[in-house]
This record gives sequence, C-alpha cells and structure tokens, in this order.
Amino acid sequence: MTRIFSGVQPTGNLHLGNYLGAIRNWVRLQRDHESIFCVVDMHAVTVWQDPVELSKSTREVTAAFIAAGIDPETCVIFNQSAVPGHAQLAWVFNCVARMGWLNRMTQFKEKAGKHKENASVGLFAYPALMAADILLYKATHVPVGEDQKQHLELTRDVAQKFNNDYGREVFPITEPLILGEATRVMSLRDGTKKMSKSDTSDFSRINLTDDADLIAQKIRKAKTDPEPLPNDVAGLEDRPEAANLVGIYAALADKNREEVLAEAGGWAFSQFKQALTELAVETLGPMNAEMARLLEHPDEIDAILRRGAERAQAIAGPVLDEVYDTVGFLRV
Ligand code: AQP
Repeated sequence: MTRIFSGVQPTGNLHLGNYLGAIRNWVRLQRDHESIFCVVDMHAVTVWQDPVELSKSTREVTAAFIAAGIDPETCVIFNQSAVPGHAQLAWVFNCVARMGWLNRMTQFKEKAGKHKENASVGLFAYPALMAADILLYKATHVPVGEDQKQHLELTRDVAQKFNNDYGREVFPITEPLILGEATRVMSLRDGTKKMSKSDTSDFSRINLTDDADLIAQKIRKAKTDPEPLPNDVAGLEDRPEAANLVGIYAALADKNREEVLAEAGGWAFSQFKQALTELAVETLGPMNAEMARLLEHPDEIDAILRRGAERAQAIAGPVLDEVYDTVGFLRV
C-alpha cells in the first residue's frame, strides 16, 4: 500500500514554485494513492507570524489546494495543529535525531542567516517535526520540491534510528517524490535564488492570487540576459534566468525543456515572455477565480479542515499508541 503525505506552510501567498514543485503533483498523485495533505501551521510559527494573518493564510492555503484540484472527499486535508500527535511524535523524534544531523541542515542556515543565536529552537528542530508529520501516518511517499530533499533524508534517518534503537520495524523508510520540470523554481529577479513566499520583493514570484495584469507585469520585468533563447538545453548552462523561465514554461506546458527549445530556440525574450504570460494566465486564471469563490465561504473551508482533522486523527491515533508502547510510555 502506498500512502502520500505532504504539506505547505501558511506563511503568505502561495506562489508558482509551490504549485509546480508540489501541489500540481499532488493533484496527479491523488488518483492512485491514499493522500493526506496538511497546512503546516506549526512549522509556520518557527518564525514570527501575525496571529490574524496566520489564520487567514491557513484558510487561503486550504482554498488553494482545493482550487488546484485536490478533492477533499477522497484526500484528507487538515491543519497540523488540529492533530496533537504531530507535536507528541515530534518530541520523541527530538530525542532520536542528533544535534549533528540538524546542524547540517542547509535550510536552517539559510533562514537563520547571520543571527543563529536569535533563531527559535523550533526553527532548528523543524526537520524533526517534519519527520513526525510524515511518520505519524506511516507515509510511504512524500511529493516535494527539491529544496526539501535534505529534510526527507533526515526523516529516513530518524525512522531508521528509531526502528534500530527499539528493535522494531515501526516506521517505513519514506521515499521522496521530486517530479516534473520545475522542481526548483527560481526568483524572477535573481535566477540563483529560490522563488520564496518570504522574499521581500513581490516581483520575485508569481502568486496564485495574482491577476492576469500582474502576472504579465511580473513576467515582463523578469530578469533575463541579452542573448536570444538557445536551441538546446546545453545552451542554458550559466544562464540561470533563461533556464528558470524555460523550466517554468516547460512545466506549465507539460513538455520537457528540449521540446520547448526545439520550438522557441532563437526567440528573443520579449516573444518568449509573451508566450509564457499566456500560458501562466491560462493555468492560474481559473484557479485564482475558484480560490476567490471558496474564500467567500470560510465556514465551508473550516468544515473541510474539521472533517480532515478527524480523518487524520483516526489514522494517527493508533500509530502514536504503537510509538508510546514501543518507547515504554505508560498508558493507563
Ligand atoms: N521555488 C520552489 N520551487 C519548487 N518547489 C518549491 N516549494 C517551495 N518553493 C519552491 C515546495 O513547495 C512545498 C511547500 O513549501 P513550504 O511552504 O512548506 O516551504 P518552503 O519550501 O520554505 O517554501 P517557501 O515559499 O520558500 O516559503 P517560506 O518563504 O515561508 O520559507 C514544498 O514541497 C516545497 O518543496
């Protein structure tokens, strides 16, 4: 049996990277796999979040899942803090994971930056909570963008060490699923930086809530180089901005980059950007409208999250009981 788990942080507007790197793959995988999708609000508070914005963003991310095509009837959709087992298992994993493992995590280094001493303990321990999110459901596969690969490796290490330490095969060794042509979408302002919700420049990303005019403006202003597009993928080397736009185009068109360049090789960026805008608007336009419609009915979103949390709890409960028995926590 395969079971998929994945999550998104409600830390602001979702962007094209979250969509192409993660959510769109979930939509495709839900047909053939038992699927659990989580709005990971406990991860969000590892850096400061305004409480009102956090609740709003939790509903927005839920609406984005559904607008993108995730079916709340067949999939479990819920917010992490509604199922206490995430925090309970994370504590056990804090005691399994080693400081040395967490010290190697590049995302912590990037997010904590020069002010490591001021970062929250939660930000440092984030990967142990992520391991708990996944293993609380004994998920076998986790579809994510490339930036999460290292955290997934840590999840595997935690599962392995727990199983070894206690001499019982409690947890599966989860496989990452990093799929598609846009596993790492880069900033539109700097092709060497990941497109990110927390980038201070809104022009660095295309948000799922952007309207057609704004999408067009952002693509028009996207950084490029003076050369026309190359005729093959080898010609994208050392041209990070060109590689990024071609990757985005390929993912949106459901083609590979070779196919895109076979058609668009030799085009000036102005022509390519026009075609990319049309494609982006065609994909994001209907999603944007559906999200807006859903957000007019917050009660319906809350009902979906409530029902999702009940279903998640029904799977998580027995797993947590098994962990408690394995560890020797007395349940009387
Ligand atoms: N640029 C990206 N390209 C491809 N995939 C991406 N993902 C994120 N950015 C890109 C994938 O989206 C999923 C959810 O990510 P997240 O919200 O949990 O956290 P993140 O990876 O830290 O995303 P952001 O946008 O950079 O958020 P902030 O700025 O708040 O840290 C994951 O599967 C991720 O791989």
